[in-house]
Amino acid sequence: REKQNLPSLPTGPLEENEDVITEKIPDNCYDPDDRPLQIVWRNVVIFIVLHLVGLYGIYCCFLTAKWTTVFYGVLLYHLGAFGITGGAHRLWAHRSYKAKWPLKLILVICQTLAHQNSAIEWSRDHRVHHKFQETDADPHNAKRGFFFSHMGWLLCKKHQEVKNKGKGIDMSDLYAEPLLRLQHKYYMILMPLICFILPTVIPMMLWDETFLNAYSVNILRYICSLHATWLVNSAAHMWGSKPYDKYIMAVENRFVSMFAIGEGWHNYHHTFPWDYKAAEFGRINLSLFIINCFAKIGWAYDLKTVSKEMIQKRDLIRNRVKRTGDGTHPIWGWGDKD
Ligand code: ST9
Ligand code: ZN
Ligand code: ZN
Repeated sequence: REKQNLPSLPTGPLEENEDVITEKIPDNCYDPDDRPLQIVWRNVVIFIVLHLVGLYGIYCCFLTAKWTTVFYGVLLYHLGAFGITGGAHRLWAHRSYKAKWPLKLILVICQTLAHQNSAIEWSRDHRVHHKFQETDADPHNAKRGFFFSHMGWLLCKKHQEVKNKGKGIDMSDLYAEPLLRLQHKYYMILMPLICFILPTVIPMMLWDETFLNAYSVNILRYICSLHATWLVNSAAHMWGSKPYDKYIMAVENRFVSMFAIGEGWHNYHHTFPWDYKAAEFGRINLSLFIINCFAKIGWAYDLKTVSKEMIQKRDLIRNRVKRTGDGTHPIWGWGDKD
């Protein structure tokens, strides 16, 4: 950073209303000859099996399962989704609002139901993604193509830059939360129980569903929620508009927002990551509706957002700097001449 004459990055936990500033590292983005891809065959096999069971789950939904099981699958999909959007993403990775302990408990259970790794691991990867977006240090760097950013990154070893740069990410605020430490420590017990065993056993016990129907519909629910989430990393970094910042890959994608319960407004989100709405407008944003409901009973509070004036002011500064500046602006001038 010194050689490039760049200002040093802020350290320490995220302050209120502090942006996650993107560090531009030299954009030698992914040279395939540099390091051979280390495929993790265990994950490849697991995901192939899960997808096959999920396909069978589609058959069950239409032909053999009870309608209660299908309805239950849809309900679990949304609960898990909110665990990711309202919990791992907006509460823990971005600290965009605060939550009282009953809401935190609900969120940690829902986040485990979604099984996308512990909230701590999820947030670490996500903070690294924001800070080093579209560089080798981004775990699901969209410049490496649709498949890699969608699910390929979970099928191979991470790029060394992810680990090197990721070390600098402050995670102390999350380790300070006993509930998250507990979930992280016992994840390999809690996750199978909450994401796979209970969702299968409950329909068998309560409405006499068969094991095969209950199991495969639940796997289908899980696979669908994974793809909805992964679409934010792939499609919402590729196809859509960039009203807030045309210099990044993240885009506004309404289709993704529908499945990812409001997380497809990704150009806005990367520009203003601390906003609990993760969008400028309230449309197609079920997560926002649910957080607002919890805010009404006081379980969600200190909701951080961005005023219209601030959006206009930031745009004005950024556009002017990009158009006429000499590249030395402490935030928007970084790395432009690379
Ligand atoms: C899944 C996650 O699907 C999906 C996340 C999506 C994020 C979406 C973001 C969009 C936002 C909006 C949300 C929308 C939601 C919508 C919902 C709708 C339903 N920093 O990882 P390891 C170091 S998970 C710093 O094993 P490998 C660290 O020292 C699916 N350091 O790397 C670490 O040790 P430790 C289920 C880092 O060996 C060590 O490296 N889960 C960082 O390269 C080893 O870490 C799976 O399938 C970092 N970021 O293996 C599991 N990362 O942890 C898949 C690593 O002890 N994962 N280090 O500190 C794996 O098997 C492995 O991670 C691997 C890489 C094979 C992919
Ligand atoms: Zn992103
Ligand atoms: Zn984010």
